[in-house]
Amino acid sequence: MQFPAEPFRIKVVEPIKITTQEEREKLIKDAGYNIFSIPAESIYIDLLTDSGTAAMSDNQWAGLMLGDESYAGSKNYYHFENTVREIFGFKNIIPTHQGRVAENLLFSNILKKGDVVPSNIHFDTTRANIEYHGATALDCVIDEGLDPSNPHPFKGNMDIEKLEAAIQKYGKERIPVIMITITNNSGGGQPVSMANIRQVSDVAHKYGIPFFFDACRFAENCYFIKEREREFRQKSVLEIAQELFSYGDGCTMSAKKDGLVNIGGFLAMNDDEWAQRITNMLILIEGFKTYGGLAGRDLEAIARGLKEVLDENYLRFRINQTRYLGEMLDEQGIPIVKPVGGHAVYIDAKRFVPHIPPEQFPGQAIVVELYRRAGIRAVEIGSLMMAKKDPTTGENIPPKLELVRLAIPRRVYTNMHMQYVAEALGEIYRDREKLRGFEIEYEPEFLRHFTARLRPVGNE
Ligand code: P61
Repeated sequence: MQFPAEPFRIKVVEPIKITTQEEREKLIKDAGYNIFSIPAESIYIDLLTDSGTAAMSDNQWAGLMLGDESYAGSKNYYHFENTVREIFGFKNIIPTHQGRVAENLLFSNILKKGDVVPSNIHFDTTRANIEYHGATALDCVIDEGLDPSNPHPFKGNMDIEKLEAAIQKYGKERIPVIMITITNNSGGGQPVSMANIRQVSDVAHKYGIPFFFDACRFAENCYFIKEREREFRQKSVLEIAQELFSYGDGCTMSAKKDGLVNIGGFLAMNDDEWAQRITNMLILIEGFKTYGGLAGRDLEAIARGLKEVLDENYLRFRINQTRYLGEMLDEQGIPIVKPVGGHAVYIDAKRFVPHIPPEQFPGQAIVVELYRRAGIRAVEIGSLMMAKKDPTTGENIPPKLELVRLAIPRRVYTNMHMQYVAEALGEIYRDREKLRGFEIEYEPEFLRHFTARLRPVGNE
């Protein structure tokens, strides 16, 4: 592996509070063993999410000072629009304050009850926005994408046979849009190949169905295409992105990921009639069409961020830093999802603590220990977050995978921080037999992982 040396130097520092293990033990106990309830100030390394947590560059901070806060026609909007159009190529560009609003605006305008939206795997906000309209979010990822140890280079690919079968089953009239998430977050940040995008586009257009991208991590996906698809080795990431988006009809985007900003997003599409309707609704819920819930300065930061994210020195560092952490865990025998994806390393909790059954939340046991011992915040993606209730018995059905996600904020942590994380996990892994499961003390009716309170098994 290439050592991923940082392609930046540090101009401003944000001190991090160092807590003792004793303090952390009290904090996690008081938080009901729920990592979402720990004040961020008491966390040493925060790997909860890569969304909205990037460090902006000096160029982006300078851009903030050029914010034009005019209600209509801000100059930053035109910079933002031109930049998005140059990279994504779509005709109509609608700013929103984050990704889920782009999803909400799209689906509120095109879905009706009983419709079906196929994708590789829908992210949870996308799924929720589709289901809210009485429609079905259908996952059609290739089988390899669901196997944590399969080394397929493009585990985010859509299974074309599953897609064709869905169109035959439901009929094209019930499918107003086909989507694809790049990279596939719910499947481990795995990329989609250009070859697969061409195939999905062909199928969609054969039936006259629009094809949209969930483009949050598009630059990371394009970098993987450059690395892994021979045809693209000599192309720039910008050229790859331009070709990729040319096969689609629009996209939703959370700029909190590959926009390298802390807030922002957009919806883009070629269809004028859809864009007109959606813009009218945007004005109702977000704001005028040249700011969409953002300040002018935010639009400027996105415009600059979208250019910076295509810098190949940055992307080489970004993808290799994530891989570097994965490799350091792998070398210690810690079971992870392979190959390592773009924005996060996922630990396979089932293999890490096989003595803790799914109903005692094996992933959460690792998350709690990581905070207790080392002040690191990760997130459980397993029975606590993803279990589904059986509609007849009311019992929780655990998901297939029990994972812990270590999501890496962009340009925030150094490789030494990554070594610290790997060392802490190595220690916990060597002592893994001592880890104990948890049980629920309180849970809300839905999205329980955010606010549930837990207690260690056996501690009545
Ligand atoms: C994340 F636990 N992701 O990965 P918004 N599409 C995709 C995303 O990854 C995504 C959105 C759309 C988050 C933040 C997050 O329950 C949760 O700008 C592929 O956050 O609205 C967000 O973009 C939505 C984590 C969101 C969650 C909701 O950490």
